[in-house]
Amino acid sequence: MTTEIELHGARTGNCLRAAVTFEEAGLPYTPVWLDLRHGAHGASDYLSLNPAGKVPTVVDRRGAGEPFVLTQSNAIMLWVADQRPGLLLSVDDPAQRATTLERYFYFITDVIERSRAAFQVRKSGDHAGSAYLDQVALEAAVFSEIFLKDSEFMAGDRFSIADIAGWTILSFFEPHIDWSGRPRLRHWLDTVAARPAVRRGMHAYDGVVSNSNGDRR
Ligand SMILES: N[C@@H](CCC(=O)N[C@@H](CS)C(=O)NCC(=O)O)C(=O)O
Repeated sequence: MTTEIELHGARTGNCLRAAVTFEEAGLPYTPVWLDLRHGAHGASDYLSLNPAGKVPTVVDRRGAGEPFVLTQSNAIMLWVADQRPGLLLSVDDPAQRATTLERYFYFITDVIERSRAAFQVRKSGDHAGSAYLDQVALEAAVFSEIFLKDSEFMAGDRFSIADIAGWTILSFFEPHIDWSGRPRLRHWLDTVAARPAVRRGMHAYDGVVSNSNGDRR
């Protein structure tokens, strides 16, 4: 079934984080898979949506006139959260909202961005620099257990966008973490992994139709 909102992307961390947010928000969307290996993100029809040639991109055709187009995974997450006020980001409690954003941006900037930088530095051939950045990102990821000191989730007793940002990167780091002595973080990782919406989001691009040539994966 197609919907009026498309999420163009692939099986990358940025896209899956956005897909999990759609699923958790219960906002109907159609994942449109781009074959990055064959350069679908450089095709002119896609560049007209996202001139940087990056994924993900949202195309929202619900309104009259031209579709609304949004790029940047973290802006997409906030936009999706705004579609369901109060569900994934508080709207009526400023302190709660600020704490959620504090932790959301902690994962985005101190963990995910450093991990991305490590990947880019590795591609340049600087393996020592890459290993250092990976280590810094991993340490920051593990440090987040402190957010679970008095609560079930990263920003309090309700699941939020901070959990989505944190879980997608911590689940990626999972094999590299020494889990002994980290029961709260372990419990949170498993609890979030078991959420049906998280599972669906992580599989958003399994077997979906490409927008570039109609091929199936
Ligand atoms: N800051 C952007 C980064 C987008 C980005 O770099 N996406 C990667 C995949 S995670 C991409 O499109 N890579 C393909 C390429 O650079 O060729 C976001 O968060 O959406």
